[in-house]
Amino acid sequence: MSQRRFLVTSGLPYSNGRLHVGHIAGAYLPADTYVRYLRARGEDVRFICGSDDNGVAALISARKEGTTVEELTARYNARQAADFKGLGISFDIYGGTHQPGFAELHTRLSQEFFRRIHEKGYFTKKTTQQLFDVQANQFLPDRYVKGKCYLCGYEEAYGDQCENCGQSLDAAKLIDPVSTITGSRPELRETTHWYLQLNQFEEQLRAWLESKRQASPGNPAWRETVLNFSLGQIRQGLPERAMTRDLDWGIPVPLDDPDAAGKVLYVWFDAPIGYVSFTARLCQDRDGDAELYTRWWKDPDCKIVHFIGEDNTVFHTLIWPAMLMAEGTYQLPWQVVANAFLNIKFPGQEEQKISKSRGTAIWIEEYLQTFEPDPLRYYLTAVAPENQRTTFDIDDFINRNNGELVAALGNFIYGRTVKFAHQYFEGRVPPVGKRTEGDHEFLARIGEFRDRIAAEIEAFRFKNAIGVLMEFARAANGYYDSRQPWKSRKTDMADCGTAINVSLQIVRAMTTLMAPFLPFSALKCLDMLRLDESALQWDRATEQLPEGHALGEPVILFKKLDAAELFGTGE
Ligand code: B3M
Ligand code: ZN
Repeated sequence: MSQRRFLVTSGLPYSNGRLHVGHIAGAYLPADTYVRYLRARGEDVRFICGSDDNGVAALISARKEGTTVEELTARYNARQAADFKGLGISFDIYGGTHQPGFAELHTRLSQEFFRRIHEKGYFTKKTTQQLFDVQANQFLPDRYVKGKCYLCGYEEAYGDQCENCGQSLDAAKLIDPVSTITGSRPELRETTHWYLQLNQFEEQLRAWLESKRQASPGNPAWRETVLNFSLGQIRQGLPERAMTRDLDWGIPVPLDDPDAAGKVLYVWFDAPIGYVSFTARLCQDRDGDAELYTRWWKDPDCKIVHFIGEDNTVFHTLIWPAMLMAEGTYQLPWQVVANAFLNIKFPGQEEQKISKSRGTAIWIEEYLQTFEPDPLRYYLTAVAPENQRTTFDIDDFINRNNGELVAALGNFIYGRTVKFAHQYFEGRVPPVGKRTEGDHEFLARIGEFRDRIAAEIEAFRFKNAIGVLMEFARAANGYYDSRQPWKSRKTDMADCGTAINVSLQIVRAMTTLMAPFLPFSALKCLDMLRLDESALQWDRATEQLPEGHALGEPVILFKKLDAAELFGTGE
């Protein structure tokens, strides 16, 4: 197969808070696994992310923390980048839509994008009445207004939606509205904004999404959850949506129009363009020319893959594609991979939602202070919320670490094979000797495991993929049990050597196959096998270590964990 080209993105985290396990399971870990696999296949890949710095949320957080929004977003950008690095999330670039070094390019590309859509006539300029918080001296985004629902009478409805009757609301019609920023009663004021005519793209979006239902060779179908939700939205009709805001933080509306003064682009307008501007910055750094971003964004040979959390679906399957259609020179996403949320269950407690305010989150910073990244990567993939909500159950995490990583995978590689080779074969690959039928059979199966894992990853089924990896580990232990090298070493050293030779070939393959999921452990395996990183190339998984090859020191791959160590991180 000739080399394929992929541009992979993960949703840009808002830079006003820390990251927890739910974020990682949603948009980052599956993307990293996918990218590591593609790189191992020798594909041409760029993995893009960075922080989403604009918008009202950052502004309000800064006000709460008594700092500037520049300081706040820079601080969280750095902390989140450190979390990603600690977990081995291997972005090619980590930018930020308002970070020094990125903001200028990002502003230029976002403004060009807006202007082009404007020139093509896809915006409606409209003046409406919106709620204004006099005390805070700002218009209120719908989410920051509460009041009585004018449909069902529920007292605690938000400006955008009533949680009681589930209807989406017009904030200006709320009864007795209150600003959640200052607690004061907002007043209605006139303001003018530019609305994207989403309705113009309904048919084109529908046809495009429908075309994603059927898999074809090399083109996996999209997840049904994503398609059904998105097509359902189109069926209800796509109303025009304002793409500008009254705010003094963000990207100025680039129009020569007095009504544009003091307005910025809606954060969901510029955020996805962050994917583009960070790509441009990467091209500038690597190839010396930012304009080469078009090779990724405008060339149909490149496949664009967006990994997101489910709450971002509308923006990636409808609004962003409509923006791209309106702009007209970009290509559409090839895949949008959305994951559901993750619940959490602490020992002895009920399963619950992850919540910052209730202290029911496991923060990455805290996790990494005590634990290795790979057990978390393993568990979050094994329980990945690919089609519905799943649960991070602390007891289950401990059990699977101890039962699967430690007892099956780690023990086979470390105790049963590499350490054994050091004890009885002077740390070298023993002679091949006379292989049994079982030896040949097992060696032949390795390629099947490799291909099954590849097929699952290519289809964005990471949970299945890691299941096959674990099946491989269990089968390897079964093979080992059947050969009983701990017995044959006393009776038939040559036969024992043959079994350990085969076991080392299995370890060799496991190293490559685990690397997309468990990259830190794969590096330890490379050291134990004295191989360099080129051994991680996917097709080389079945290559055999020559007899006599000297091994590195055996190192323990995974440690047993105890619930008590992890308990209490829910603070
Ligand atoms: N900042 C993520 C969120 O909802 C939002 C993603 C932008 S992706 C272009 O947390
Ligand atoms: Zn209601």
